[in-house]
Amino acid sequence: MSSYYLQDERFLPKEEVRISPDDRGYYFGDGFYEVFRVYNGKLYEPEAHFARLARTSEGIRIPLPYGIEELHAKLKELIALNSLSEGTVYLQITRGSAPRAQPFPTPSRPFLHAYTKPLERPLAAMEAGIRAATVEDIRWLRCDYKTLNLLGNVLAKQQALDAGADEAILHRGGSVTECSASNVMIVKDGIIVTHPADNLILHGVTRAVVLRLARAAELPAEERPFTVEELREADEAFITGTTVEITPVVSVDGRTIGSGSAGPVTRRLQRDFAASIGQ
Ligand code: DCS
Repeated sequence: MSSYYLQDERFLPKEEVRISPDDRGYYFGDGFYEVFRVYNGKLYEPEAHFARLARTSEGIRIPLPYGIEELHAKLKELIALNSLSEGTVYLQITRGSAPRAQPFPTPSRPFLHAYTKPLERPLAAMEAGIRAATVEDIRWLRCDYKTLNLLGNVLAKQQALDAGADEAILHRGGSVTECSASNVMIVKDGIIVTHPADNLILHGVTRAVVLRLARAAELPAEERPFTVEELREADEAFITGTTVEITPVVSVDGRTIGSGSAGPVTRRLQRDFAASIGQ
């Protein structure tokens, strides 16, 4: 059975989706997106995702084609149409289509497209942990906008894979920012440390949830830049993201982190996260 896509305001089977060759997303990466998690048929933390979507929309001057409430209702309808229980919703909006030229087209009509994907929780990686490789962060300076321009992320991810690792931990001149598709936190002497939510990282929804869980559990947390050296010397390290949840990092550049398996702070946060989604 074909799954349905949302294209502008209409639901279509995938085979009927048509994208213009003049779409500015295609030419310039001129668009933005969100990846929502669906647990038990429901969008997880929808307000935080919609707030980020609205913030990026304003920052890159592509208006949302319709209001957040209507959009939320449409995504719920899409989830129902596709009978999605556990998975993700991918939503993308571009500046629309026009013959290739840099100035914003006038009039411009943003183009929206969304689909769902079944996905189980990454329980095996959450248990065993992943290997990371450090990669220089060569992206632009507005990483807080969730835009389609992901070439820097794609190259970093592939560099990590080529080095035999699972994920890239990015750094600017030795100062750790985030990962190719997740945020990263370390634990040293019981203190959780993660990069501040400024222009150099995506303000991860899961990152915010984890900081909230840490506060509730009275685990101290600091939002400050930390170095690759601190990462290597950490007692624990883990990544956070919509699809990875809270996944331990057990080695960096081939060197073991802490005990080489998920540490107590990571485990506690994983348990509290699972409880918060009713698992
Ligand atoms: N940093 C980057 C660069 C990301 O792409 C993501 C998520 C995150 C951090 C974590 O943010 P969330 O906690 O809000 O997911 N990226 C999405 C993506 O592109 N695929 O999966 C999640």
